[in-house]
Amino acid sequence: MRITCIPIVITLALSLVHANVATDNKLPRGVAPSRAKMYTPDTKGQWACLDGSKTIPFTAVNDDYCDCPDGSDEPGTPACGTGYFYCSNIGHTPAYIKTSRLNDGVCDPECCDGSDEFDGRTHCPNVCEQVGAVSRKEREKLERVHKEGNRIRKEYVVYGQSSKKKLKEQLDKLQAASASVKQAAADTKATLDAANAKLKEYLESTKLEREAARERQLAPLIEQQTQRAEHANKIKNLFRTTLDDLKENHNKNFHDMAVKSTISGYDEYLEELKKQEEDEKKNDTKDKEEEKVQSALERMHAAQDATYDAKKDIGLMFQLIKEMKEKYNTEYNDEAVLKAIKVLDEFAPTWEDSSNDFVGEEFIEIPDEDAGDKKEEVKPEDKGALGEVYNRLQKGASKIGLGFLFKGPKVSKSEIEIAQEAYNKASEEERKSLEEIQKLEKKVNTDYGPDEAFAKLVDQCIEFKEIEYTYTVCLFGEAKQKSHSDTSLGTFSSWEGDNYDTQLYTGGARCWNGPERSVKVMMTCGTENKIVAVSEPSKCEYLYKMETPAVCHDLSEDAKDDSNSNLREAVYPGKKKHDEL
Ligand code: MAN
Repeated sequence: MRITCIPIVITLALSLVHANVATDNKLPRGVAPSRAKMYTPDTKGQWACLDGSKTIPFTAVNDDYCDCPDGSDEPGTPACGTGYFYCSNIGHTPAYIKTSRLNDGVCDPECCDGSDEFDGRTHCPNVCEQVGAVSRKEREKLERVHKEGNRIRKEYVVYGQSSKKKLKEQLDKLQAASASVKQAAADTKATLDAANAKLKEYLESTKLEREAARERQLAPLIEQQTQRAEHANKIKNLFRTTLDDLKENHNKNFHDMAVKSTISGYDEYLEELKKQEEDEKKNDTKDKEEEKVQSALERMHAAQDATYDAKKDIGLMFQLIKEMKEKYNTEYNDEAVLKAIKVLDEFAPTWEDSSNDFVGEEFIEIPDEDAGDKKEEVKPEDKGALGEVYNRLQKGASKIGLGFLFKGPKVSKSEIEIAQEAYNKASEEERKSLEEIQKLEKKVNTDYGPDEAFAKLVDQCIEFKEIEYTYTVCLFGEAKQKSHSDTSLGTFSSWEGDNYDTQLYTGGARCWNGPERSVKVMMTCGTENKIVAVSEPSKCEYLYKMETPAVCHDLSEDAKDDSNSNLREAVYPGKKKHDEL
């Protein structure tokens, strides 16, 4: 069902040929020549109302008295007022008006020949020649636009069809290749899995040797770190004894606030300690149940933790006594207080000069398993399941004399790394190929009209500026409303109906308290792709009126016939054109 410019041609033909029929005197006033047969009396001079309800003498037609319920007996008088009056409008286009508008003192513009006012009371000049000339000019212009638009449309069709062909070919090619791309990804994955399995096996089979090597490597360091922890603990205990002594032996009669505050701080610390010890006790029971054997690394970390905890406690107690020293009442000469300050003063230089290494270097750095072999360090981009372990191991292996398992004279990259790289590459290709196939499928399956004319519009972006907003649409893409920011009005979802002249864009930004925004793009024939009007008929539902050559169709067979016919009339209101006669 195409919309064509039929009316243009019809009206042109009518205006040229009307003179032939308008001179028929037997035709009652207001009846179109095409309906002449309906207004013929029978042999007895009788005539039946057009609805068949009554038979009256033919002389009663147009006698200014309404006989027929459908008003068909008075096509040329206002007596019934319900029928239609035909103005022949010679020089322009014939038209119908309601009979109620006859002789009402108004020159109806539809009847440019003035025939609607015939009782002599109102004179309506015949302006059909002038009106017809303007209208013909307009029609000619439209015809030119249509012709040019149609020429462009034909180019669109050629483009659309060849583009569809190309897309299909591309898609076929990709689909044919996709099996081998998929296979390559599966093969490289299998190789990678095998390499990882080999590594896992190696890790398991060399576990004991590696652990022994790590044990040998870390044993002296654990020893040193443990000594540091012990040293720190000794200092911690000294502070605890000092604060215990202060708490016990300070002179309670002095009520020295500085002393009291230090003691209550110390009490809080003891409380916290108690809680921690209880928690640890619970955890210890669990550990014992599991009978865990700690690795060298775990023991090293434990010694470091012990050093850290002791140092933290020293810091806290140091601070408590320091604050007391700053504020205590010297006049009291409380021996317990003075004793605590003495301990602080003795320790302070060691702590304050370098609080981080008062127990020598506080934490001994834990070396890599491969300390001493930095030459073969590799940094794979993708670590894979065991990549991280592998790297550490690879470094460590050389240290403990197992390096040959990982590197040969001719191989510069690890087997896993190579397998991983190959897999990454193949799976990326697989992903890209799938993506490309989906993209092409989407294009191939988009409805660009029965002859592909609309393919040319894909991604063409057009805009329409009005006072508040600029409206845009990228055809088959997204429509937007722009002001200081962009609001999505929806993306292309479908054609409306089967005329291929109205597109729907849906799923735009949700309207406050309303629906998601959407757009209807209605297309009419024009030589350019442009939006000619935008409105918002209902809140957040927009209407774009657009011109495009894509809807400038060839004139249909009917329209061609129309243009050659000498017999076309204006269509009687309420009737389809083929219902006539
Ligand atoms: C914005 C615009 C309008 C719309 C209102 C609804 O102002 O998108 O077009 O009507 O929101 O709240």
